[in-house]
Amino acid sequence: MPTAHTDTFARDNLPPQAQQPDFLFTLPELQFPQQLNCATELLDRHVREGRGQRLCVRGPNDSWTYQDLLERANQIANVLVQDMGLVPGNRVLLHSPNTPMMVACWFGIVKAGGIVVATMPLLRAKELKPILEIAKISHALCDASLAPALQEAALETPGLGQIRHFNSLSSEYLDVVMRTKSTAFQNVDTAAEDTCLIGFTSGTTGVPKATMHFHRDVMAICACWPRSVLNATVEDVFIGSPPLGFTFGLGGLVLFPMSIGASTVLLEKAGPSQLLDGIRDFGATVVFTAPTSYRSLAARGEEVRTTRLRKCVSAGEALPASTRTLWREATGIELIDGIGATEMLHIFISADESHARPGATGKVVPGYEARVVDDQGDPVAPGTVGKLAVRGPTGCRYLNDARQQTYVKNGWNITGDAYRMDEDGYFFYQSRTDDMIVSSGYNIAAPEVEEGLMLHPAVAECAVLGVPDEERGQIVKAFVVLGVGHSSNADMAKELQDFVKKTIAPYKYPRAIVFVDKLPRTPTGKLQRFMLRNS
Ligand code: 3UK
Repeated sequence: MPTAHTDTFARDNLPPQAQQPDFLFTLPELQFPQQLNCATELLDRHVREGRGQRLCVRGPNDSWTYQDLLERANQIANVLVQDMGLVPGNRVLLHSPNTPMMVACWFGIVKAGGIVVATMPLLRAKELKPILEIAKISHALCDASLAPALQEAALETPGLGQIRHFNSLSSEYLDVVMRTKSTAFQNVDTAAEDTCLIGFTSGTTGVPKATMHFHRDVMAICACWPRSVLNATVEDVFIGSPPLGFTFGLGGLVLFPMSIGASTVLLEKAGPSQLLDGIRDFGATVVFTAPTSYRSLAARGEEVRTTRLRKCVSAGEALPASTRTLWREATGIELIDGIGATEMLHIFISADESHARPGATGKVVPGYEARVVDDQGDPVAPGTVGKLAVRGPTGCRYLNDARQQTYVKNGWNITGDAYRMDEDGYFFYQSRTDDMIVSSGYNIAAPEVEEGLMLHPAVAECAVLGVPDEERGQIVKAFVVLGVGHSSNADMAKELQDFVKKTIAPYKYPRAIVFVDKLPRTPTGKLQRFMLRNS
């Protein structure tokens, strides 16, 4: 097989062929040439075809056209190659909050044939270190504001020899150095099957896993979910909260808008209220964020109604049916739910506004296949709960990791989610397979109890898990964050228990309730149930 990588680390650490999932290229849009650099398709192509003056990336202080971004990415590619000694196949850490400059760096790396390892700005030295080691990172581009954490991690990682900082105007910074470089760059003619990004799983448990994705994979996700479900146009303005170090954010805020020549807004901080300000100030029309963010923004539905917002995508965690209803009633907009995974790169089950069904994630995205299987990997009948299995143009390739064999079985990617499919092919999320609570022999899905609790007006957020119990094996325990003005006491606990017994099957009610100020979450906003297990 052809490769443009002179540093063959990524290829050398691919899982053996027999452990890889099946890859399907069933749609006409999924026929790719042998040589492909995704930066050429997503960026250079627009300028070549005369769209260089269209708006591309915006931030609070920047407004760049496709031409502007191309020139900056080319200058950065020149710095990487000429000053930092990058050769194709090297891994480059990209550590930054979401900013236009981060996007320019992403393309600079990919143009030069490098492999981007983008990380969440919240990560500290302790979390960066294993990433530097696992991916054998040799180069780093880092936002000046995050320099201390990286410096600390780099001290103990001798392989990381080249670090440049940006978003500061002192003379040695990338922002200044790049201006001495040509705005032209000949993209490395990578193979479609050369790795261009390594995504680390956001890790609700354990040692982080590195997932490898090819240039072809990046183009494949642009050809699937955005075309069949999102249906955005060149006039749309994208915005959202997920970090670009999380493939949900990379796809939604960079790859998808750029694949259609639309524009995107990057916010360094995108809590609910900053997100709403951004939507209003930039006239954003498409938003990507997590269920909890919609839940809290729903309180400001009247303001949302005065903006241009028309499409709202929810992913990262299960969307409670109550949040879907809340958002529709508050804003008049039906949410687009979709399940994706770092291993799969992006969303593979979803439904657009007109096909959404309460409680269902949606149907399989064209280009992918999905089914619910038993412990042997055999499909179960509609209506039966089992393990979600998927395959399509993208799939799991862990970098030198024994857990490959847990995620991929018989060519199918096993996401670790318990799902049920109905007769119409709609998939209903139940829980993570390891979050299924078994109490007195009954299977209880934690998210179902959470939904029951969240319908109570006093509950702002909650997390449910099974804790060991002598008599019942496990009991259902709820950690509840109350809304302002509600007090946490025994009466409230009793009221919530009675309430749940009335909304779902009574045996599922939380026998233990603990009130907390906030819930532990990963930088991507996912609930860390295991952190609660020890409290
Ligand atoms: C859970 C969902 C129910 C599910 C992701 C969109 O979340 C993403 O990737 P991660 O690797 O986590 C994957 C796991 O998260 N999940 C995600 N979305 C949903 N569960 N409904 C949903 N809509 O357990 C899955 O296995 O962090 C999401 C795009 C790209 C992504 N990487």
